Formats: sequence, C-alpha cells, structure tokens
Amino acid sequence: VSAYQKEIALIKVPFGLAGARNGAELGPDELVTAGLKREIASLGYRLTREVRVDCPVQPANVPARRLTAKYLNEVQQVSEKVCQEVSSTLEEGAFPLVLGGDHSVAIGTLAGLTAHYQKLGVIWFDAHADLNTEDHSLTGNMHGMSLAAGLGHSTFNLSQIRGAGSFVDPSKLVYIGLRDLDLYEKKQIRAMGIRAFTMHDIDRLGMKHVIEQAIVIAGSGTDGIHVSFDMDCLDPREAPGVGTPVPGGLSYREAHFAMECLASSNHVVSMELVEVNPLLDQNRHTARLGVGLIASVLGKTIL
Ligand code: 6HN
Ligand code: MN
Ligand code: MN
Ligand code: MN
Repeated sequence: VSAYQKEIALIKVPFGLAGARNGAELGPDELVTAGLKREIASLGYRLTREVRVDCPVQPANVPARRLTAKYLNEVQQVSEKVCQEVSSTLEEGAFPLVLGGDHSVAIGTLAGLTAHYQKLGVIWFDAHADLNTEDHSLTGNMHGMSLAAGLGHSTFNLSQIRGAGSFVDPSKLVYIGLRDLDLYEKKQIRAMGIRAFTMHDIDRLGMKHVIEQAIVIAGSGTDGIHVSFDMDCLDPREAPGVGTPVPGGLSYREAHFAMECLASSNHVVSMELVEVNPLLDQNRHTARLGVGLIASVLGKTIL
C-alpha cells in the first residue's frame, strides 16, 4: 500500500484528554475547515472512507485523578477504535490519514499499522520524544507516553489493545525535531540506540541529510514508513496553535522539504497529524500549515 494508489481514508480523532491543554479535540474539524478535503481531491485522491471516531470528552467536573496516567480508560477506548479504523483502511488497500487530537491517538494508529505490517518503519516528527511511562512521566499526560506504548515500554502498551500487532522495532524508528526531553527519555533513547535527529543535528547537518538518512533507516528492509507528525515539531512562530510549544523548532521550509522528500521516496504508507489546537492558534495559521504539509506528503509539488 502507498499513497500513490490514490485512495485515502480520513480518520478524524477528536480526542484531547491526554494532552496538556484543552483544544486538541477541535483539531480534526479545524483541518477540514482549513481546506484539507479540497487539497486531497485536487491531488487526484479518492476519499474511500471518512470516519469520525467517537471520543469521550471532558466531564464538567474533572475528578482528582492519580497522576501516573490520566484518562487511561479513555485513551484505551479511543486506541481500540482508531486501531480498528486503521486496520479496516489497510485491508481495503487505502492510505490511512489520521487527524488528531493529541498525540495519544498514535497508540491506536500504531496498533492498527502493526496488525497489518510485520516490519513497520516510523518517522516521528516532534519536539518531544513521547517515551514516558506511567512510572516516569512528570505530568501524567498520556500524549507524552505514546511511543513508550508503541515500543512496549509502558504498562499500558500495544499488547493491551484488541487487534494490535507486535511492538514497533526501535531500530526502524527515527526522531526528527527533538528539543525538549525529560531525563528518563534521554536515557531511554541512548539505551535503545534509537536514531534521533535533534534540532542540533538539523542545524549541523541540514534537513536534506537528515531526511535522507531517516528515509534509509525507516524505509529499508521495512514494509513502509509511517509518518507521525506532531505539529509542535515546528517553530512556534510557524505553528503557534499547539498545546506544548517549544522554541527553536523546524522552519516552514524545513518541514515542507522533509515532506516533499518523503513523497518522492514512495515509501510512506500512512500518516497522522496531531496536536493542532485551534484555541491557541492565530488566524487558523497552524491548521493551514498542517493541511499544506499533508498535501506535500501526498505528492504536491511546487512546479
Ligand atoms: N506531545 N514530556 C512532556 C510530558 O508531559 O511527558 C511533554 C509531552 C508532550 C507530548 O507533545 O505529544
Ligand atoms: Mn508528540
Ligand atoms: Mn510534541
Ligand atoms: Mn527502498
């Protein structure tokens, strides 16, 4: 399966309980309002399925909860639904495009992808590593635990999700854009030998080298590359509408260039774009940028 079969399923996941601030649950509708479907159609894709995953919303009175993993049951419910939708999409031979929501939606996406692909490559664009476990998180926000769940490091992990496949192979995982890591996450990246292109590496090597290396690591000897795109990988000046902005991120062109290279690699088999927060955005800037980046992955070129 690749984007080039020109069939796409749009999987909207309006879930924000696992994020740091309110508003990520409004992301999918905001991306559609910003013109996502028009872009998809003008690139010649057929939308074979459009689903809106039914997500629990914040209760009026939030009970005090243990800090370890807030809204664990809700994350589990959403993960199972997303897993099912991604699995069905892949069975139908279409390209899953998952719209978050906070980054915890990645748990369900990875569950569905691993069910279908034995060897999945993953490129994780993010300011953060999302490698915390229930025992190590300083916030209890599960959007910071999604890759730990994908790799099987946390107690709540892919094996608890009905229909999921095996864990993500850390040697086929690449980070791009890191600049805000917790101490435990740094240790984990080193201990597991995960390839991480931090902002320092991008400054030093340039995005051209970084994305080419990333495509080699995630794309050779795998069934394809999943692009997990957290909008906070971008500099907050480009993408102010995110729940956990961190200065010193990717520029507009660095991000687009990476997406364009991924498109020409022909290795991308799915994408998710998460953490668009319309409540914190300015003039729909972040959502419009998100739409543009999706278009680039799907093959939109300048000329
Ligand atoms: N994200 N490391 C911090 C935490 O709360 O664990 C931030 C996580 C951010 C997660 O942006 O997807
Ligand atoms: Mn993230
Ligand atoms: Mn992030
Ligand atoms: Mn190849």
